[in-house]
Amino acid sequence: MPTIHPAPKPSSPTYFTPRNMADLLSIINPATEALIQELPADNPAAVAEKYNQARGAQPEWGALPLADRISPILRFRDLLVERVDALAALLTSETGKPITQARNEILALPGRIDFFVAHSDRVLTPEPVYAEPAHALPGCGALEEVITQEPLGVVANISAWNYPYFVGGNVFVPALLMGNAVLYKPSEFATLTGGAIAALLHESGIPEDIFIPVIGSGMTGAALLEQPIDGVFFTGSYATGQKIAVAAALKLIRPQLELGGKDPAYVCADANVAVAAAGLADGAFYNNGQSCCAVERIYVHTDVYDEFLEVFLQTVEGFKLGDPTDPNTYLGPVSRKPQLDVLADQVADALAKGATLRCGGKILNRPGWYFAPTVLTEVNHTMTVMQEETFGPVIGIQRVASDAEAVALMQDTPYGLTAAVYGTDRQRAVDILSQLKTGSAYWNCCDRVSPRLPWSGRGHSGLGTTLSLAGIATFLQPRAWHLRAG
Ligand code: TXE
Repeated sequence: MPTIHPAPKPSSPTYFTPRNMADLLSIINPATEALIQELPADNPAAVAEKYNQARGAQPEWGALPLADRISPILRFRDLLVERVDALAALLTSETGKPITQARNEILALPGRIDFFVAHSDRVLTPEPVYAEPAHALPGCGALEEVITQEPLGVVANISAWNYPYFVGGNVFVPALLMGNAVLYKPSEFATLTGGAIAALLHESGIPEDIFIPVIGSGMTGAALLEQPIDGVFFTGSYATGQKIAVAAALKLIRPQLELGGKDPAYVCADANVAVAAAGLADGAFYNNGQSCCAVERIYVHTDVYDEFLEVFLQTVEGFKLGDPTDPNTYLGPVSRKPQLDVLADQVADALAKGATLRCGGKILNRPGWYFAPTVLTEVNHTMTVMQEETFGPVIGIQRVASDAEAVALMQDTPYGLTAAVYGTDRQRAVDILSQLKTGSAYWNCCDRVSPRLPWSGRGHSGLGTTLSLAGIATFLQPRAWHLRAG
């Protein structure tokens, strides 16, 4: 029987204890390039052992009254707020996320938790869908048809580094509430935060064999997929998402893939240019552009193009770049060093094909993985910056002559996470957005996520749904009851 542990557990040394043999993960501070810590990764034998623990514990966890699963989750919510300073400092140290944005992320998770908790009972409640009175004939007693919901069992949560509290919490919170055991593999670029999340959940009373951190890089993730898990919930790149989908298909288990995007925004001729420029600059550069729903391409109607560009550039030049531990810093380093080359290559490709560099365009000559915030104009769709995921502080802005031209360009992508339209005419915006295949549609806003709305992608942006009622129900499987009185 999994026990509910109220005992405090402020640190997490056991998560990082070598099991048999282990590779070492080097945790580097992206702002200073200093080594923070070296940690042993879980090898396949350790992963199998963790899987067996979770498998053994899950049935009793799943059988607990919902209230007994809710109460530790609510303690976790409260501890996030109480410990935000230390948690944010840790996240900033290993990802380079500016401290104010790290705090924002952590302090927004409680609102999502409240949504999941408020709706758990509704999703789990058995649903009588049909009743038929008894007939006089033998074997024809009264009939009831009822649907109940069961947890999937043991699920893998393979998570990303860009928003470990959001993209992790969108999975592990509802998964636990619905009665699943979770094998949680934080990204190798947010491992310490993954350990802190596990420690906090355990301190809150989630049993240690119900939420188990699995530590390591992609190889450890692949070893996790070798286990007979019941579902895999992944956030990351399209390339890795394909591998996860193949592994899930061979097991016939549910894959959920929250992948990237090449999210477009269009500024119509009737837009409030100041609102559009400020909103889109933030949408493109918040968290250094390392958001799944970051604005990655901007199209502007020629009537407002010059005015928009002027305000946009002023906004970008006003962003404070520097030490991510400074509360006033808006742009820190990128979280992964290889991304610097991706960004430099996209800029070089665009310039070689005729783009104009309005600001930035280079790796900064200073310690840390800093790329200058970059705005390119005179761009077109032969350039990688308008076609491939950038995932960094680089944006292309393209002038268009009509709504129809904007729609055609916005559609020109294999991704489909979000799209935004700025303009005063709601119907026009809805008409434009309706023509695009995206999971989310924004009018006069962008880079926004709500726990009440489904988060899903089309095409290369992924499979399945997090958030909303659908994002809770995804951790359940229905059972059909045909009940006839004898
Ligand atoms: O992603 P990966 P990375 C995009 C973004 C970014 C790029 C690379 O463009 O620059 O992906 O980032 C685990 N089996 N996004 O390297 O490789 C891995 O350990 C099982 C967009 O971080 O997809 C990590 O935990 N697991 C995205 C997770 O998968 C494997 C957020 C993601 O790693 C594995 C992050 C394997 N074979 C990156 N290989 C978003 N949607 O916001 C790796 N992993």
